[in-house]
Amino acid sequence: MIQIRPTLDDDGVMDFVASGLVVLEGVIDDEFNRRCDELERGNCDAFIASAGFTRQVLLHPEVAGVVRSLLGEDFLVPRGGHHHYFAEPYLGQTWHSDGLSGSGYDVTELQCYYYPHSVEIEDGPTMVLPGSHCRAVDREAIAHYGDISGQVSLTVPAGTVVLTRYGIWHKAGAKTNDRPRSMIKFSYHRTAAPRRDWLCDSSVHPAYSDRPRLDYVTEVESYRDRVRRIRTWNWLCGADGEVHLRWEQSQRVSELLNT
Ligand SMILES: O=C(O)CCC(=O)C(=O)O
Ligand SMILES: [Fe+2]
Repeated sequence: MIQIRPTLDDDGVMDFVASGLVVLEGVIDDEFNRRCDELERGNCDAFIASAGFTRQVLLHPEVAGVVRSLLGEDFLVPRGGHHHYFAEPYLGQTWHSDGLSGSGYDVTELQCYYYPHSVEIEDGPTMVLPGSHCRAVDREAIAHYGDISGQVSLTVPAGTVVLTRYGIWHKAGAKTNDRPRSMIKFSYHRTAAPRRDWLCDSSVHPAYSDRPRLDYVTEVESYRDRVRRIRTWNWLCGADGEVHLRWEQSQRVSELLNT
């Protein structure tokens, strides 16, 4: 059976736990990037489910390797998604999150942004706030924030894929030119119970090793961030006893309906 090989090690997974994103610059072939040139804005389910997109993007070894590391075996591959396309100068969006990061510390969904063309600052890059993915927020409440120290503009080469934890704060940045800018968005989901089955050279479960405090985070919130990260790390390793037990006892709905 063909297997997807995980590409992240403990350090890579811990980095993701803290930042909420992995950026794979320029991994998709230019020949395929150009196939996105004529794509219409809005829903693009058929394009995403096509054999070419599936093979060249969704199952690309580097992309799928990160997904395999963070969502375990036999993850769900997206069969649909959305083309975020801007061609006119535009003020940009306000800060928002599209979804929630599960119940706060689990990792069950990765929302991905694929850029078939290079994105410069004038093109209105997506902006993300690393570390914001742990915080359950009201979209309207964060919409009025302006620049936040530590925000990142995803100015990237063509063929870049960014994998994010679903709750991460982001927005389309201000666009000052009229060069079309594309971002194709889709999500992978977990089916497997969490366990430490990414790239590991020992079976000993290492303690979470904290990452530096983010620019916009105060002392007290940084303590809370650390607790959330430790819980997420333990959860991913399958070492969060309570959650692990719940998964073990659960049954597929199809099994229940057919017995
Ligand atoms: O196009 C972008 O850069 C972001 C779009 C977005 O986040 C949205 O519409 O939900
Ligand atoms: Fe969004």
